[in-house]
Amino acid sequence: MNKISASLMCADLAYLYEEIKKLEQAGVDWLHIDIMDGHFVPNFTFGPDIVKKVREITSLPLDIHLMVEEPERYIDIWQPTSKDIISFHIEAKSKPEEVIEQIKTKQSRPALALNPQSPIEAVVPFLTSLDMILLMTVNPGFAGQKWIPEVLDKVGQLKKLAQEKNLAIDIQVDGNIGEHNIALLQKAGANIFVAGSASVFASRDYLSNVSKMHTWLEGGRKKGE
Ligand code: S6P
Ligand code: MG
Repeated sequence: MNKISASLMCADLAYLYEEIKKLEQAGVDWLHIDIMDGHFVPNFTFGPDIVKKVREITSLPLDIHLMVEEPERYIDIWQPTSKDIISFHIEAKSKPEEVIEQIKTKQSRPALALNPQSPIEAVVPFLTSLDMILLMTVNPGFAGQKWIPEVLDKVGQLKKLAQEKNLAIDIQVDGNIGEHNIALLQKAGANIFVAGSASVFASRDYLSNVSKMHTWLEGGRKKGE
C-alpha cells in the first residue's frame, strides 16, 4: 500500500504543533523525522527530545531517519511504539545486526537506509530481518536538493530481489519526491514516499497538496483509504 511520510524538516518549525495537526488533517500517513549528528552528514536537525514530544502529541506512526554514526547510541533514548519505524544507515559505523535487534527489543520496526552511491548488495544480508529499506534519492543532509535519477534502477533491483525472496518489505524513497518522479519510482517498486519541499510542503495548503500526491500516484488513493 502506498504511504506518504511528511518530512517535518520542511515544516514551519516555529509552529511545530500546529503543523503536525495540519498534516494529520491533510491525511498524511506517517511523519518522517530526520535526526542528524553533524558527523555522518554535515548538518543538524532534530534530536531525541523532539521525537519524545512529537510522540506525545500525535498518534500517527513516526518514521525516524537516523543519519548518525553509531546509531545504537540513540535508539534507547525514547520509547517508540510498535507502529514506529527506525531507519539507520548501512554506511554508518555500527554492527547492523545488533542495531536491528536493539530496535526490535524496543518493540519497534527496523529499517536500513542506503545512500545514493551505495549498492543494493550492502543490505541484502539483512533483508529478512527488516520491515523497510530507505533508498535516498538525494545525498542526505539537506532538504530542497535535486534527485539523483540513477537511484531508480536500485529501486527496481530491490523490488526484484524482494519478489524473488518472497519478502513483503516496504521500499521508501527520500529526497525531492514530487510530480516529476513519484510515478516512476512507484512503477519501479517504491511504496513509501517521503514528502518534502516538492510536494506536501510546496505551499501552505497541505490538504490540497496531499490530494495532488494521490493523483500523481498510479491507481491513486483517496484520503482515508
Ligand atoms: C534529507 C532528508 C530528507 C528531507 C527530505 C524532504 O537529508 O533525509 O528526509 O527532509 O528529502 O525534503 P525534500 O526537499 O528533499 O523533499
Ligand atoms: Mg530523511
